[in-house]
Amino acid sequence: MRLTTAQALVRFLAGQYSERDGVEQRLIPGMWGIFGHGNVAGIGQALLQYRDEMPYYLARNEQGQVHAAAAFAKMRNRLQTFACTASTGPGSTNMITGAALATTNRLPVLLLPSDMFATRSPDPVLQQLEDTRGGDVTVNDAFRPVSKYFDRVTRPEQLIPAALAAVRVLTDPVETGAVTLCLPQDVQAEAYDWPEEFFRRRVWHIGRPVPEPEAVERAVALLRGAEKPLIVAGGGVVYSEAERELRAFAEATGIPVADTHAGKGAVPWDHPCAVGGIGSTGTSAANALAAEADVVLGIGTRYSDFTTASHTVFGNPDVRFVNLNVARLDAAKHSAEMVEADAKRGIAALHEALSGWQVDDAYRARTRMLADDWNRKADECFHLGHGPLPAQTEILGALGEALDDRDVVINAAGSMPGDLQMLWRARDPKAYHVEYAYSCMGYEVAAGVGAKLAAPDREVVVLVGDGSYLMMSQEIVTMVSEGLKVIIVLVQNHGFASIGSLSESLGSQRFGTSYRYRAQDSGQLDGGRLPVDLAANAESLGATVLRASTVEEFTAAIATAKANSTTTVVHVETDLFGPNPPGSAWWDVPVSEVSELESTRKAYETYAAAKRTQRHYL
Ligand SMILES: Cc1ncc(C[n+]2csc(CCOP(=O)(O)OP(=O)(O)O)c2C)c(N)n1
Ligand SMILES: [Mg+2]
Repeated sequence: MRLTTAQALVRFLAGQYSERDGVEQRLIPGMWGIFGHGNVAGIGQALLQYRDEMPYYLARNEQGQVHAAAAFAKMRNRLQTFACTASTGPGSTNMITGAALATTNRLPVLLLPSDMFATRSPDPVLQQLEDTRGGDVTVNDAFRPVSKYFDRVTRPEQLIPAALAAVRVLTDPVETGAVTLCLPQDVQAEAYDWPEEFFRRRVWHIGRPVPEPEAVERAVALLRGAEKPLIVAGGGVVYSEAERELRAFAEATGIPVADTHAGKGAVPWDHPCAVGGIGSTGTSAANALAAEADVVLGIGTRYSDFTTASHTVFGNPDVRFVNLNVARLDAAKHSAEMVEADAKRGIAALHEALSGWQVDDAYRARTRMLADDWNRKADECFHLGHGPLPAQTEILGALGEALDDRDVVINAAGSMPGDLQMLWRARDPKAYHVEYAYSCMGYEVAAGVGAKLAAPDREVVVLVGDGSYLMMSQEIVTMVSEGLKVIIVLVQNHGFASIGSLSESLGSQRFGTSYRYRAQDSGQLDGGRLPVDLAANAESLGATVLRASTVEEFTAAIATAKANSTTTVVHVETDLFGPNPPGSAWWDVPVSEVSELESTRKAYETYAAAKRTQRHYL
């Protein structure tokens, strides 16, 4: 069959399906893109020709389209994703941050950056990097370290192995992440005689690897000897749809369950074994149990520094780890007894092997006591009566009360992830969508697009700070044009509440963390407040905008937003200075060892003391 390389790729992708638990779905149900000279006549022509088989979505920024694809994949538990086409040069390199986000979060996205001419006949083409060290270097080589598979299709027939390898990696729960196929602009348009079988319907089975019986035995031997075990539930539990198994296992054994951002919601916040978020922004309950735990059972977690409080949260000198993970990379962390398996199958195997065993009543009672105590603290954060501007925790409290169990909240960076990790009361594994592996400012709004496309039957609520909004809010236009009803809660505090408070705690006096005029007298950015109106900005992009200045107004605005059928932004101003919810763990951010500033010297003393509690789990 004679087709161009671009036509062949689009047709091939339209024929790829994923399957798990007997359910088949299109692996790539559409392609995002922004056209330029690098793809308009190649992939662009193919998308026009096959517009019924491969729907096209127009983004406003190439980074945004990758975030939308990643959010879609996250909502669909990695069983589906989008492809993303971009023009040569800046269009393509705009996708690099999105690629890093996807790979760090272990989320599949297929990226198709356009590349310079394979023939090199018109070199240097517009937007081509001319590297004196090598003729084959292009800006797209920057995708290599952030891609789990990278290829450059410099001849049409190379597409066959490259496309198959791409899909192999996208559908592998261990390897998955950003997959990048660079497509030189001339090769995209070049014709070739393709074998018909390349385009046949192909189903990729997404496996559920079972644990080795010996590995289960070793893990269970350790767990049986535990007096104070603790489960850390990560994203692997959610992606594997193992929430029922985890709840049953926790109920039967009485092992308390702490969660990471990616694992939140797998066990409902008010489940008798739930103790909430763990680590640097964890609850006092989870962190108290972590401090004593003798065996930690990590399920589907990558143990980021926020989860381990930079290797300080697990305080028992004899603590041992059992890690159930599909990826050996994660299973091996902290010298664990490894159970390499799918979370759903692995939990079931551990449950069976541990049948009849449970923690003692005193430990169950202590878990409840700590969780109840934390829940009272959280209630206080929700009802501070703070003024004149509301505290962010009050806004989160009001939002939580207004939303239903299946409604999705999205967030990624700033002070909100920490507040949410401690305070958010999720009951559904897909209701809490916080990207906290790359914590990328700018993910939020774009992710709202992808999440709503993945779950049109759910209310999707994007929480975004003013800093993140200023970085990337352009996909509001995409929401409007696609008719996607998303609620965006825009939290305006005129700067970085997060990094401001971090800066203060590290002795850096909030330097450079608020949005102010440069003052005439000081010459610094500490002048008056800027005349910025982000609500008007959102309105100008086509959203319906509601302004709230009190908690009561905010609650009313959310009710209106829920009743609306179009993209609605709720703008609320909050206090830049918190107060923050009560922290109970550390985060390792190095402080200058020598300084002229008293604030830095004092912070260094505190830092040095905390640093002494950090350890390797060997
Ligand atoms: C792309 C990107 N740049 C920088 C950072 C570092 N950073 C983390 S939070 C933050 C400030 C976020 O400000 P805002 O969105 O207003 O949230 P707030 O802290 O006020 O809650 C910065 C600069 C980041 N996470 N991502
Ligand atoms: Mg802010």
